[in-house]
Amino acid sequence: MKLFLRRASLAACLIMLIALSFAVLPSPASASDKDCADFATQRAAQTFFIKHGGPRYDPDRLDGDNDGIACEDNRCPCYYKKHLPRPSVYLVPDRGSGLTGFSRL
Ligand SMILES: [Ca+2]
Repeated sequence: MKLFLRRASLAACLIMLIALSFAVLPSPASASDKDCADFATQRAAQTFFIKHGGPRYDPDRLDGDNDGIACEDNRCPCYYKKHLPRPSVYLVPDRGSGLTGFSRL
């Protein structure tokens, strides 16, 4: 009987410790939650939004009206597309090296 009580007491302490850790420590989701005020511009918010699954997935609720555009009230520069811009490479004639060809800007 004593052994049973000791184990029950230990289990109760463990449960309380686990419950306390959830109550005291912030969850990872809430610690990384972003709001529109966290972004200096709408473009920054839209870029973050797209990189984190928007417009299909919006865990930070940056697109309250579900139109695919995050934080419309933030100041511009703005970016209203629903995909990230393609990285652009501009090729210009290479005149400085004496070699024929193109170089990147
Ligand atoms: Ca929106």
